[in-house]
Amino acid sequence: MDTSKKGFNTKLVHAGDFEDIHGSAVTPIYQTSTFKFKNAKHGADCFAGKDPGYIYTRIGNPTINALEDKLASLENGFGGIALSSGMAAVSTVYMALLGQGMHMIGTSAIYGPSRGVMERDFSRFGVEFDFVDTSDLKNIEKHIRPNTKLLYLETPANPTIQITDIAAASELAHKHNILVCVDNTFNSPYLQNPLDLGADIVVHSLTKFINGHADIVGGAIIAKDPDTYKLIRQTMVYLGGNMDPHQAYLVIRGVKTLSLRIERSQQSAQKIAEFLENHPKIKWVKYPGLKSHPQFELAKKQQKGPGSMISFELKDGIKAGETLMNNVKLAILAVSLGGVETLIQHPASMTHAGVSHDNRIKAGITDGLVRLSIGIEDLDDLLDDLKQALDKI
Ligand code: LCS
Repeated sequence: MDTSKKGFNTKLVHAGDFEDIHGSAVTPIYQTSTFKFKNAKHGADCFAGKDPGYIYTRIGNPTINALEDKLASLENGFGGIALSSGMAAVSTVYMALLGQGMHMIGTSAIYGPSRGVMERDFSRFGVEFDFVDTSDLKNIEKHIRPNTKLLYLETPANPTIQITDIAAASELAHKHNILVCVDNTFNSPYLQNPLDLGADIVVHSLTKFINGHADIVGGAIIAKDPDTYKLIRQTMVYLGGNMDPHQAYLVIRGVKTLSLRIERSQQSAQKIAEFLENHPKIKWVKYPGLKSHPQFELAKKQQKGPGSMISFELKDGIKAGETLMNNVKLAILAVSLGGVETLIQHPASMTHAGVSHDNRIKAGITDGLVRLSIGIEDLDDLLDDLKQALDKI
């Protein structure tokens, strides 16, 4: 069905669907590594791009392509590329767009490995970079060089929930012929569409809100225009970070309820953020739905809602944070985010342990910062759980 003119929820359920020969109501799993050619000429035509037939699953597969088409449709992009993990998506973008002597500017508060792979690996191939607080455009402008090729934004940033103005940053970058990639993992296409705001590429860890059920790891890249799409797709095919058909099937199933899950979890997140902000043992709370968030107005303009990620610090710092994390009973002490279950974790010793202490502090990732990903459990149960754990401090 052509869903291009349909609403977001119809796209969630139906975009990317195709008719299989048996009339399957949901996208079937094509669990095959390779595809039969009708004859030698057909095989040659498929390789030459004259025939759209499938060749080999690393290059393309109907189940994976159905997910890619759905994601491209949800982000209003030209094409989607599904990968084995969010990090495969991030590093494939870096690999496709950067090379020796080229420079990238990235958000300083960013998922640890998205920075780590640049510092540890791409630096060995002569790629230059600066990670700065992109919520202040002046910091981006100050670091632009003649060889800057990519502006890599994460907004809201993991784990500081700092927000960057995508439209303004894209306008600035484009004046200097710099491509803009936005990691939209924290918001998902339900809350934010970076391509509509001027970005060129979107990256997702599908592991999080898009799949939503904490049962797969996956990633995606969505490009706005055909040339960027083809360039990055070829890098994915050569590097081999492709998704698996079974993984794709689970994400197709999970994403159908994205709007319902996010509406529910952000309703609770708002109440939990307010509860924490008013609690005497809490030093500060960062949540885009609170007036105290430094980019509260920008979040209202740029996002369809504040989301369900909260970061905060206790007055007694990390010792108190540890007591809290050790005493929650409903929230799960685990990394990852964006699933139906509420998770709590400590970025400085977990997700961002690979970032140097100095760089963490510069990025606002204090040692006492605790991160919550709110799920879809009953709000009262979540509040009771946090209250009893806070009482132990
Ligand atoms: N981008 C963001 C914003 C992320 O939060 C993550 C993972 C990735 C990319 C990488 O995705 P993956 O390869 O794990 O699918 N974030 C995690 C986190 O905060 N806790 O555990 C993983």
